Amino acid sequence: MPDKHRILCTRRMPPNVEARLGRDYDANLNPDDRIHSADSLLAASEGRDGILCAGGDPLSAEVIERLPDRIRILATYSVGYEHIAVEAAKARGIVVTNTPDVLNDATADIAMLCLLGAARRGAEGDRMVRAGEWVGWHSTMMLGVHVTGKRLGIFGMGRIGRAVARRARGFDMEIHYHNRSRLAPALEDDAIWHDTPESLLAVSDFLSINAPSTPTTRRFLNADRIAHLPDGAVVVNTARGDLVDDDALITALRSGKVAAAGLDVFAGEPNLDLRYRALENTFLLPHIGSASLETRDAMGYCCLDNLDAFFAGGPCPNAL
Ligand code: 8YV
Repeated sequence: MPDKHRILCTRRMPPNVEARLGRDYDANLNPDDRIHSADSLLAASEGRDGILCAGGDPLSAEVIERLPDRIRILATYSVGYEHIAVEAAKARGIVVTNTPDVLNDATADIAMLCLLGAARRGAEGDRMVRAGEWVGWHSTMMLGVHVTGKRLGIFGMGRIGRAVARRARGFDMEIHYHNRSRLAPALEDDAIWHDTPESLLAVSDFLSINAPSTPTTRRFLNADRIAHLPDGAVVVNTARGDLVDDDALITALRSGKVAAAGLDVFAGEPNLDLRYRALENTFLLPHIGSASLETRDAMGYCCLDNLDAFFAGGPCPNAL
């Protein structure tokens, strides 16, 4: 029986994932879920063959250059991989894998929660009830933005964007999208393609941001682009916080140009721009897009499938 491959797991994982990891690998777990600095991650990587990492881990080009030679794979427990300098890893012959698909539904559910929570003032209503400030029904109490029949603009019509579209069709929304390239008709499913973000924004009564964080998408929703939105639009972001220019969105939320925002992700999270917390017209969640047990298990199994395939010498299902 050959020795098990040695894996550094940078974060605490759900019990089923840690059980399989411990069964099949010599795993260095993180039961206290300490957040690694670059130095502690490098130290913990010594003597390891691979790293099961997660969003936010410090895997810049500088850190990757200093990883021990023995590290041959970085399997991230996330679909997003902006925390990993993938080209630097490839240059060192280190394989990088992610977890696409398994979190589409959970994340799209949270996008709809953000959409409805923002439009129908979910957090404000919850606060009112908890504070004992609900004095009774009246016909103009807590009027929100109507959803049915409105136009939903999806920026980033990948797997998660399309899962959002499927759900929004159930709310009789008209689906519009912008993507790097137009989708094939079967994937488009009657959604209306826009060849520029500005054209999409002009019809977005609701805007859902579903694109990855890349140098070209960062600060996508800036003041110029917000100006293209219809007055009173609702903005939803379940992708990455750095796609939004916080100053611009907060200004628009204060003026009413944007009626409400449902946000699950923030630039610099968990240290979000505190002005969001002071606004009544925001519905704020702590980056829980993929946070269902089934999904978090599936993400872990996806990482383990990638590790298993790699160490068996085969191609990894989700190599970047
Ligand atoms: C993760 C995510 O929970 O997969 C992603 O890209 O944003 C979330 O599902 C997070 O990145 C932790 O790895």
